[in-house]
Amino acid sequence: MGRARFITLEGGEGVGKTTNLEFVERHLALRGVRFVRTREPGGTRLGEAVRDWLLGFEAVAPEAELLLLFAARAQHLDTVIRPALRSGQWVICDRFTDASYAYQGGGRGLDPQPIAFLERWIQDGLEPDLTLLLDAPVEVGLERARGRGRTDRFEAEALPFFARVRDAYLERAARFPNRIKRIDAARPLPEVRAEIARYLDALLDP
Ligand code: Z5A
Repeated sequence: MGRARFITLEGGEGVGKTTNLEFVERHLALRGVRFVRTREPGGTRLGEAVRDWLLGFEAVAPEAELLLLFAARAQHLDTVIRPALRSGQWVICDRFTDASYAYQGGGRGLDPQPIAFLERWIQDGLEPDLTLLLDAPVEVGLERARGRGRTDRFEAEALPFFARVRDAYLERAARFPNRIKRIDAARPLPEVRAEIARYLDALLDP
């Protein structure tokens, strides 16, 4: 099976990350893969505290938001992601640095250069092996997300914010086609899952 792999799931609100993460877990478990499932922001006590702050409704400056996310990411890499990979366990992570480019860069309009600097510094060359980008028109995702009846600080943003987030994700996918696989998440779930399974199988049996 080779070395442990690092898989991330990305996309705008309500595209189905959580739903499809469960599918990824089942698929890997059936193939006998040992893995850790985690998320960003989150995955550690510090990360969960940052998550509470950022998803809450207190105003946070965009720069502070970016720095908090990378502070949480540093802790996450140090105490969860790198140790798991070193011990031979795969890591499946709900969002990672592509989300910082999409939300803080695209959505909030921050310069991508400081993001790239933080990425180089904190990750020191560690990149996901595979990023599944679940992509759907903004209206489709928002309708699904809002159907769940709860809203956080990001979900309360206006439509143009989510359009910028989506554009930034698509730009990243065009720039890193070997790593980031765009999946049309507006399709019925069985079709989305069949495509995800193909990408996972390609990692398992290169
Ligand atoms: N954030 C950031 O700004 N910068 C960063 O660097 C990082 C994060 C790492 C928290 O993320 C916030 O953090 C996020 C960006 C910011 N913004 N927000 N909000 P999150 O991942 O926790 O939040 P989220 O995007 O809202 O994820 P979610 O709420 O869990 O949504 P989801 O996982 O994409 O969707 P879901 O719950 O799986 O599906 C939604 C509904 O649609 C559900 O009823 C499903 O049954 C249904 N569904 C899913 N797929 C389908 C299909 N194919 N057909 C029909 N129905 C479907």
